[in-house]
Amino acid sequence: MSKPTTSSAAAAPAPAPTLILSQLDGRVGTLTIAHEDKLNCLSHALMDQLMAGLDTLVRDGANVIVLRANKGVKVWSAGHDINELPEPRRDPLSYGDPLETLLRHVQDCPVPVIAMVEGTVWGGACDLCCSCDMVVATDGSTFAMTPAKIGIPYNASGLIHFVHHIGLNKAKEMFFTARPTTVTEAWNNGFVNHHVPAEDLERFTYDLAGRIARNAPLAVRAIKAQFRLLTRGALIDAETAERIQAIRRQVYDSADYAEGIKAFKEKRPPVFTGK
Ligand code: YXS
Repeated sequence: MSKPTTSSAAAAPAPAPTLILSQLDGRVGTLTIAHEDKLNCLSHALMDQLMAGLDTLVRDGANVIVLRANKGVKVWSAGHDINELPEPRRDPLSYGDPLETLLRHVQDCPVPVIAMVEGTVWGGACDLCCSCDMVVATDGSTFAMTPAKIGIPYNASGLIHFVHHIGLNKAKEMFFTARPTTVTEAWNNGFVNHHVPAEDLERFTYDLAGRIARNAPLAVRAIKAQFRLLTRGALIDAETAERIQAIRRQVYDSADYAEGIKAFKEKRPPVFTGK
């Protein structure tokens, strides 16, 4: 008797893990970053789910969206997933890269997005907070911009975000030192709208969100759209834009950029040579 044939159909691919939880209460939406075992790193999959989550909540009638992590996290987000940074010699933050696409998606989201922060925030996740319309953080939160620690030249639109939010000198200090900024400094810098005790974070944030959700949605959307257009960064001519790209290319073509990523993966301090 012939042996039963096994189906040659390839096994269906496992469904992608859910990294972003979504909830809509009335007109207030919530997106929760839920990938703690990877310190809520901004992986491509997580960023795709975040963008889709924004679109779905807006489609379903949200007038405001709260972006948060699970209650009690030590690390709100460890920033871009370093394992997904492109291999050296390729711009890690070009216009079409997932992180830059996400940041524009948040800024272009028709309704206000409030970052509700507790714990530590790193690298691209700081820029994600910057791209939100408001930030409410607990008293113990910190924000660190670490590209210089890894050997990344950052990028023009990102640097402009920080200059707009905290001023030129404090933006320079944040980037040059890569030091975590305390929430009190961040509040004084204008980086966060409010800092509150951890036990008050949810109540305070959702009171703020509720107040926005009850206002005229078309007016709020039109005002957000105008803010977006009016703060698109400094006007620069074509030659300046090309010069910025040339400056950045020298960095991500460098041995230091490769060394920064390699050192992180090997869990050792980087040895930068300036080459
Ligand atoms: O050893 P395992 O496999 O468990 O993995 C470790 C870390 O390698 C991993 N991990 C990350 N993996 C990918 N991308 C990351 N950003 C990342 N951060 C951490 O998570 C596991 C636990 O990490 P560990 O042992 O260091 O935990 P910890 O509690 O001692 O320290 C938590 C942090 C967040 C202080 C520490 O992990 C850290 O400093 N992470 C790097 C934060 C950072 O510099 N992020 C910026 C990424 S680059 C980026 O966002 C932009 C491109 S830019 O640089 O331009 O801003």
